[in-house]
Amino acid sequence: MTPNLSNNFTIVSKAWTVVVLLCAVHFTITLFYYILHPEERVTFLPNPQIPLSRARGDALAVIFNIMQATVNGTESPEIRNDELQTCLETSPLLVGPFQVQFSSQVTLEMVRQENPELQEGGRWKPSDCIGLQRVAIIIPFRHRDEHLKYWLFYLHPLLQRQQLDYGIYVIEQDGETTFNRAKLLNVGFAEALKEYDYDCLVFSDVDIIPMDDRNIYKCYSQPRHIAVSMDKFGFRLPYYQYFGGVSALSKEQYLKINGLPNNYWGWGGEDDDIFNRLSIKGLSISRPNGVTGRCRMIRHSRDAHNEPNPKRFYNIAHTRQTMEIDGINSLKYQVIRIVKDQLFTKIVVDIGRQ
Ligand code: UD2
Ligand code: MN
Repeated sequence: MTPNLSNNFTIVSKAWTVVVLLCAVHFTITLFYYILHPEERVTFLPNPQIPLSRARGDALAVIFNIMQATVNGTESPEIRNDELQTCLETSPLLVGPFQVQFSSQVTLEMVRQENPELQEGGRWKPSDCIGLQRVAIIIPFRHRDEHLKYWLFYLHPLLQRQQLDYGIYVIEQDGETTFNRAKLLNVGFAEALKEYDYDCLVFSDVDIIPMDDRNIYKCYSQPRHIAVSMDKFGFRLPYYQYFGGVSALSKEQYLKINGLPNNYWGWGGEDDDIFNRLSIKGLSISRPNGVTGRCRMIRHSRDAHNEPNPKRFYNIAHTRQTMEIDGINSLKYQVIRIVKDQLFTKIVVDIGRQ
């Protein structure tokens, strides 16, 4: 038994030595190839946005990343704009559902510090791939600073995880005349497009926060309703035609319906008018499912100067007659001032009165 064992051991030990030598040769060849052919390296990366270590989560990937940084002479190599590839269709940075709560002591200064890479005016785009879409987020606003800070706190990181090339536009109604949400949204469209060639407009209430980042704030082949499953409605759609809260229209979809109505003063009805415009023009509505589409609305009472609009039922019944003459083609307003904050562009606007 003993001599046999010893023989076996010698054979195994020799085999091991050969295997180890082969591995060393293979590694050396790979290393040389890696250093000599930088153009091939990109094929190791599933997506330029995330380091390989994060994408693969293994030690070899970490080594490759460090080698890449060393060869390029910097730890996070600058990628020239003309070398960028479009970001992946599904961002690898998404986390899915997350906690949303409004009790913590959030301040604007805190949000600014947590988003140091934002460009002035609340602009951001991925640095190492081309954002999927250029999205302007338009928020109708007056006296809701308390809600805006939570919105910014949750939405900036979310939009960045979604790898969008985006800008935030807070459209504030000047004075104390009756509030007009849809007209403010029209102003947002006109003003945002003066700044940048956005291809998608997301219209969002200031008090609605999505609870799942797979609910992408971008445009689809059909108009998108985003706030489909809200806590205030028991996480279900209140009625099929409901298009309120948060929605997204491409520039083309928006122009096809002549934008949004300007003649809804006070609370209610304007979202149903938008739905009517879409269906009159033969567009349908795209929606996330009820789980991905979960949102929270910050609880609030009705604001002053935004009483229910008594004319809303009449108006909704006449969208077909009014939509061609009332919309972006008849929009009139005066910009009072534009404030560029790190977190948003605020446009204070006089939209007249009823
Ligand atoms: C519902 C819809 C909303 C809109 C509205 C009727 C939901 C979640 N939202 O919101 O999309 O159709 O009914 O007009 O169902 N705002 C101000 N200051 C004001 C008044 C309004 O900033 O003084 C803005 C703010 O962005 C707010 C939005 O307008 O979120 C809608 O007003 P609301 O929140 O008072 O109305 P609500 O929650 O019933
Ligand atoms: Mn609200």
